[in-house]
Amino acid sequence: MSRMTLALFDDPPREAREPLGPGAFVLPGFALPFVDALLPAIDALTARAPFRHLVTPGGFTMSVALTNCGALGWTSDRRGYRYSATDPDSGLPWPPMPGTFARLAREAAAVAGFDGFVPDACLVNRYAPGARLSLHQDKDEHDYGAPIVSVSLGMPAVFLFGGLARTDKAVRVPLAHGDVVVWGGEDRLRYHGVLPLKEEPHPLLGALRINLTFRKAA
Ligand SMILES: O=C(O)CCC(=O)C(=O)O
Repeated sequence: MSRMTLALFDDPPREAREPLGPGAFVLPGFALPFVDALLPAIDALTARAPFRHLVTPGGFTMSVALTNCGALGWTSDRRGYRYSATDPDSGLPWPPMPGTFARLAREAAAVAGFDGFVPDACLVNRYAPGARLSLHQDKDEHDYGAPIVSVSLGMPAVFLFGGLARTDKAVRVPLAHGDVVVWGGEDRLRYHGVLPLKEEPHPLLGALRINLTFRKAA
């Protein structure tokens, strides 16, 4: 059997979606057809805007390393969280968002019921074993009408999807290479995070997980 035939059998149907809420869905394997284009694009953009470990306003250094592409990039320092049109490390604009990134985000959002999603920011998160993201809301964006589209690549992770209050119980959602999570509408401000990553190397990315998070920030 050829690689192509195998790939067709292995990939879940592109319209498959598993609900996490009225406006929140996991799209298993949705990004797999994009991976060959995504990985070199991630290498190119991180050569221009390298990964860095940001400091939170509270003075903690994040275990996840982060960079951005698109018109706006999310950053943090002792003064607070914000979106910026330039990379504070270089003073240059963030690398432009590759066309494949925007197309993946738009198509995934549409499967989750959010037509016409045009992200202007893409956070690129890099997790090594042990890295984690504590429960938080994505609320630095200008309006909450657009969804968040989150793409998982490389090592598996356990995504925590909570409620509208930090203390609400969070469900544990296992995410694999190629899975996409979309949340918007009444689920847009739900708390979410990622449990510390186990070391389970991936054939393409080794002992790393890369997450792309698409937002409409302005
Ligand atoms: O890595 C993930 O799956 C989630 C990333 C995330 O929550 C964020 O960037 O706000």
